[in-house]
Amino acid sequence: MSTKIYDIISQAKANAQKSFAVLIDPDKINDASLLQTVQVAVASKVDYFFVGGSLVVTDTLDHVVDFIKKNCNIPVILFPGSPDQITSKADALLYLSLISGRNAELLIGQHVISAPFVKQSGLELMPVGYMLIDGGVPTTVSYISNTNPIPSNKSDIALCTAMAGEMLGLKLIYMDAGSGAQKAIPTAMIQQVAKHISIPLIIGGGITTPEKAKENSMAGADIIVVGNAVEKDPALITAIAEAIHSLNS
Ligand code: 1GP
Repeated sequence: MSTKIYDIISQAKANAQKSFAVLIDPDKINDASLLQTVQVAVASKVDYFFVGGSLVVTDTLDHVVDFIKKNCNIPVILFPGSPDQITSKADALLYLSLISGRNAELLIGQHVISAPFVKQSGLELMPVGYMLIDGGVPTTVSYISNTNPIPSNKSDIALCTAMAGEMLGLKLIYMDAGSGAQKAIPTAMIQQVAKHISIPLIIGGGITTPEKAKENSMAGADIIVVGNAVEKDPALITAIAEAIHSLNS
């Protein structure tokens, strides 16, 4: 029987092991750079690939997931911006509910519409409380989702939102400053949320250096997600992976 990805994530949390996910936006990559990214990721012991984007306009999702699967054993987890960004070729799906917003469509509406299709995909589903945090600039995801991010100095709102998500039965909390955020999520906010929830915490958006990745892991992030920065410079994957994994015994 194959091991569930969620079991791996929660086991890692139980053992205080920090993980690194490289985010691939299918719109922004070609085969040559994807192959390079995959090779560096394997050599650097990257834990997961997340695949998706808030605005996937090309029809390459299937191909990108297939390509990664054929070239490595790193689990591929879908991080969809909309219900049509789903392929059964992946290993698991972040089943996102945008709990920081008050857009009913993204809290439950689109889930209802896509439920039979999602179920049919056979993907391992990981219900996620997805929280947008203000990253200093309006991001694609806040524009597309038509929701306000949580102000970055309002740790108490972030904390109550994450607690409510956990009590509703969600299995992961993902706090995201949005792709290309000017400011990553403040350490103090990560610390406060991490201290009060027991489900794994994913942190992403605007992380561009190994130092920041390590700082956020030490603050309580269980998985650090980096997209933009490693898209520009795949060699950065090695340094970020080392920084995060240096915290693991
Ligand atoms: C965005 O958390 C991810 O949803 C990653 O953000 O592209 O800024 O690394 P970056």
